[in-house]
Amino acid sequence: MIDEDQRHMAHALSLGRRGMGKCWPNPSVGCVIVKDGRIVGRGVTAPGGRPHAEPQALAMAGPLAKGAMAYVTLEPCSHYGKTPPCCDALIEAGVARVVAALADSDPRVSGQGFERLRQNGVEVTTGILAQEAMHDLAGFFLKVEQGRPWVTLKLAMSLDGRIATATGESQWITGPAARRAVHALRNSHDAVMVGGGTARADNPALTVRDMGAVQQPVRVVVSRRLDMPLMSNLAQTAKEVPVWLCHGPDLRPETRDAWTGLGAKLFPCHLSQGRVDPHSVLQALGQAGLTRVFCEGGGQLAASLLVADLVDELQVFSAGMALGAEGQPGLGALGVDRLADAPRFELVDVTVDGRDVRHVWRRNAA
Ligand code: AOF
Ligand code: ZN
Repeated sequence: MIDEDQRHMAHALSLGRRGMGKCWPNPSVGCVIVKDGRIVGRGVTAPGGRPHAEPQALAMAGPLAKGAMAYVTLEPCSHYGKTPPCCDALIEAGVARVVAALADSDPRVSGQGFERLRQNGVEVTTGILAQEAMHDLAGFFLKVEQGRPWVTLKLAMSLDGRIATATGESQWITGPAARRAVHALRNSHDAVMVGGGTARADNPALTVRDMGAVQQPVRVVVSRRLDMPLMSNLAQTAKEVPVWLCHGPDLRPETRDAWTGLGAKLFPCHLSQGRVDPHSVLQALGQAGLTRVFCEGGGQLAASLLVADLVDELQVFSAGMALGAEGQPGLGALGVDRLADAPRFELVDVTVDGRDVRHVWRRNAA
């Protein structure tokens, strides 16, 4: 049976999810203030990461926050950053009890938020819906603890795992409902990432479309020599929506200057086995503040992420269409000789998107 604490925490988590893809480098936290069983305040971390969730919820609650309970998806912060500590705001407002899903692993906070609240007479309960919160905030935790963002890999394929015909025709394998779902996924990530081959072949915009006015994700291209046309959609719109390019050490200075002149931001990365090293790419992106990256291919980049064990979630859209062995495979070679060596995932969701099926697989489904 779901108790009161879980019900309010589920509400706070749903608020937090609204900010996903918009708050980086900060986590998208949700906060609900409850007084005598009534919701008197709600907040979610603002776009760009500040203000935090709690002061917004407290502002909505006003004097009703006195003696109330605050449900937060993450430990309230205790540090003076660009804003004063949320703990102090909760204490000053007279909140009687704070219920948090998880402790913050940011070393500036990490347990000290709870301690400060307790020392000031606030009752603290932790661990409510911790698993759900762990998934929603996983990108932030990965960035703090491992220096890299969460990676969701999308594959949109024929039922036999092909992403294009032998002649390169790929539009469209999946239908409009699946493509809308992809735009919603782009919207819940900080960045959309593709390899140089896909950027050349598809000339993609990689923007979120038909979802109203949204904050656009950063567009990341991984390409050793950045040999994409300077007249491409990405190049020509780099001043409007950020384009970040992860390249190898052997970039020609003219190429670097041309892309920089167009407004792109360049990230020099290491190579491994002749390709841009995916660990190096993700460390650079984590360093730059990203917490959630949505990779849309191509097959080479997807394979190198899988081989490096850097895919946290797969979103696989399968269309009712067969393209045969002559079609282009969705994944490049993985070097798997034995089944025991194959990357494995756990199924967490199956949905029908119009005429297509979507399977969601996770690396470590809790
Ligand atoms: C909260 N509520 O809504 C969020 C928190 O750089 P600053 O000062 O904005 O602090 C960022 C840190 O605050 C971030 O690393 C994480 O530990 C925490 N995020 N904390 O109390 C919030 N977004
Ligand atoms: Zn805070």
